Amino acid sequence: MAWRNELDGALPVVVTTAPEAADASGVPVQCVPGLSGGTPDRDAAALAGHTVVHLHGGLTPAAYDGWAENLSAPGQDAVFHYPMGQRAALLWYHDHVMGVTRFGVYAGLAGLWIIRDQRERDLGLPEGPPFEVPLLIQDRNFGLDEAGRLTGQLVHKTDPEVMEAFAPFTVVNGKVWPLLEVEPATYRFRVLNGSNARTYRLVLLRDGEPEMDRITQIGTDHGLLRTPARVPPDGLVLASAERADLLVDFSGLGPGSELTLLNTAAAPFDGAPFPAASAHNAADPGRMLPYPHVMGFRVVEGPVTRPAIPGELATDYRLPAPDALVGAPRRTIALVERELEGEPNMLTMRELVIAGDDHTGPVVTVTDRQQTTRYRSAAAHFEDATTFFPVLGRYEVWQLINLTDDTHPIHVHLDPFQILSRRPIRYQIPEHGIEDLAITAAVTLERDPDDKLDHTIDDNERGLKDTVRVNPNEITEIAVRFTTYSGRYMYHCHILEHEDRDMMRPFVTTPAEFMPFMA
Ligand SMILES: [Cu+2]
Repeated sequence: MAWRNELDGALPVVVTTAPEAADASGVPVQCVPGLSGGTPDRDAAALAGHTVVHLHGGLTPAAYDGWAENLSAPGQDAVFHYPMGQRAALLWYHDHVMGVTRFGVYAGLAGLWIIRDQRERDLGLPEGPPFEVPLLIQDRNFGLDEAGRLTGQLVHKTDPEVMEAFAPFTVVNGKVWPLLEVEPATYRFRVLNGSNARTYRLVLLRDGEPEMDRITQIGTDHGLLRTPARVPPDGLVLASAERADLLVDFSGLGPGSELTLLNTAAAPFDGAPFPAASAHNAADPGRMLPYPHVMGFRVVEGPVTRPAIPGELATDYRLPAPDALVGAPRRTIALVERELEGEPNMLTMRELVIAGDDHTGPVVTVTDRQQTTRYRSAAAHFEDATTFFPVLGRYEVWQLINLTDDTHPIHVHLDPFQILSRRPIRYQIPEHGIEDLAITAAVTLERDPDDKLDHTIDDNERGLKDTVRVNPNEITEIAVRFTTYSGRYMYHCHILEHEDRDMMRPFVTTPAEFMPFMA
């Protein structure tokens, strides 16, 4: 693939920080159009179109994975080899430039990439138009002219208190609130949440009532599930970068029938439930969901088709057996919110290692029943020394401890992983417990009495994933095994405003026989 950087001119996004977090009527400024009194950010306006492409979900040699610092300037080309030695799946490619990915992707540097294989083809699923339709869902904000009319100018607006930007308008394949005409047939929708920060919980409605039974999920980030799954009763949750392969049955609907796809997830998303039956009442401008509408469907005349859905979709993977994980290296990562003077809090990560008996500094204690493990922070920033050297072919268990109030979608480059568990925790962090590197926290593996989440793994998450939601008050464990390529890769939060501000770290996959020679 020859990537030719033909960007020219200024960044086609006005970037601004509004002076206040809410407007005169108390509505968060992030979610109203226009600049809300902010001035265009000059540093962003001066960006000159450097880019680097990451194929998200790709089993890609490190040299072509889109390391965030390996930039191409306008006029510089890059030839990347994508061997595609992987199963059929919906991938996406997007800009991944250090520090400014949020602007590049917001400006439009993102696209879909579908891998096919014979085994999937043998299932006879819809392939290509008209019955297979990709749906790239994103939120966008726009400028206003002097008369208060939308101009179409893209606006990335934050406020003085937080670094995420949640925009009010949902676009699907680049269009605000589109309407798709469908025949009374089964459609296959390849859905990606390509938003910077917003999580969607999608509910299909007809006449104000949810019709979730029309939806069957057959695939996730890295392709087909083992068996078809119902989406959760509250709706299909997709955080940034998560994908879903859906079969939606419009048969039995007469011409003129209309359905709507709504989002019931307020922002920032924290995993809190919202019943699908109340979806028609989901609008909540105060919680940055002014317009739940995502898109509409209108049924037109056509032959009724309703193919049977195979009961078994894939047999090429299974959850690793417990004995395959005995002795597997365990890596522990804390997700933390660090308070800063005079600027928004910083969401970041801490790689934790077992603290030796001689360690006297700050520790994170994790107490599971009678056993307490003491950890110290070994790395925090992207440029800190690498601490993760996974051995090719060997399973590892990564545990992600969320010590923040919001859900973070954590993406690991290279091979897919499987979710092993989500376990409720309660924790305490003392005042100033989160320092530049060190962290003090006491984590206990038991439910916090105020915790409203069920911390389950949904059926549609039991596939091969590359992005996992780590909810508040939770430790999420994943089993990952890197198989094919050695080299330097990244893992990070896929809230782009978090990734750009250091919620990203390297890891180096290493052949086993090299380990004795690693210093
Ligand atoms: Cu995050």
